[in-house]
Amino acid sequence: MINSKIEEELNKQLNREIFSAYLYLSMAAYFESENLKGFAHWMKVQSKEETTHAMKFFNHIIERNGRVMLEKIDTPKINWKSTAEVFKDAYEHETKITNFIYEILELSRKEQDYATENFLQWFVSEQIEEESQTLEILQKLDKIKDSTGGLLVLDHHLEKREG
Ligand code: OFO
Repeated sequence: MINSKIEEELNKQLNREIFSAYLYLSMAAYFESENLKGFAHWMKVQSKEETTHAMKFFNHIIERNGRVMLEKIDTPKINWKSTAEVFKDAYEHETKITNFIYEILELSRKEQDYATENFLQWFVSEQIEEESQTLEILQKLDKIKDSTGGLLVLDHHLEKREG
């Protein structure tokens, strides 16, 4: 059984993961409007992945005999000035998510909730990938700068991401 403090924090993180899915879907919609199909595909895959993260929190709360309490989802940003700005936002978003995971991990240690501590270890590893993949694309975009050719090559490459 989880205590109420942990239950509350896990529910907040569930909401953040759903917001992440929503944010990446909004980024996919932006790329569709720019006719960058590969970037849009990459973001759709990412959005689905975030839904699986949310469900991990959902299932963990239930398995620990807690109560899932869904909350309102914030409206995501819908427009960006450039492709690089989208990935800058994505990278910064992931670093914030990492910090939230660390905070909940810290709380679970303090509350001696070892099951939640163990559960969160998966997210500690996952966040390394989440940060590095967005940063890698951001760094490529920095190199590409204003080259349309370079952008289209990267767009083609991102279309191959598997879901
Ligand atoms: Fe769920 O990792 Fe991204 O936000």
